[in-house]
Amino acid sequence: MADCIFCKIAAGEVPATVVYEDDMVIAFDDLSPMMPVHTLIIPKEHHANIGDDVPDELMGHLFNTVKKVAQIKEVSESGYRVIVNTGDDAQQSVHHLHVHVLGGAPMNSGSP
Ligand code: IU
Repeated sequence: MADCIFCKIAAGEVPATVVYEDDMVIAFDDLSPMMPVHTLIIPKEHHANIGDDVPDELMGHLFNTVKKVAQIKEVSESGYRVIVNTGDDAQQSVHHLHVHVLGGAPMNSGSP
């Protein structure tokens, strides 16, 4: 999609620190990390958010990539948090579906 920064990252037009990539998804380190490990996983196909009409195969693959990223970033044992901000109340700022994988240090309670 034109003017989507994450589409440009997926296409290799904008540089990113890529952690994992296959034909359907790409994972890269967040530009402004909130934790020692802060990686985003996105589908290469543009979908605005998790409420979009995302094919089951792609949605399943996206979330199965979380454990791969956790292994690569070496937080499988210590634990990690998975967040998908969706829409205005959640303050989604980039409107291309993305999964945050956060870890590398103890976190506060998961409640809002
Ligand atoms: P959010 O869930 O939409 O709020 O998160 C968007 C994230 O994308 C946020 O953590 C940004 O730091 C991150 N990000 C990025 O890694 N690279 C970019 O070019 C842009 C945003 I724009």
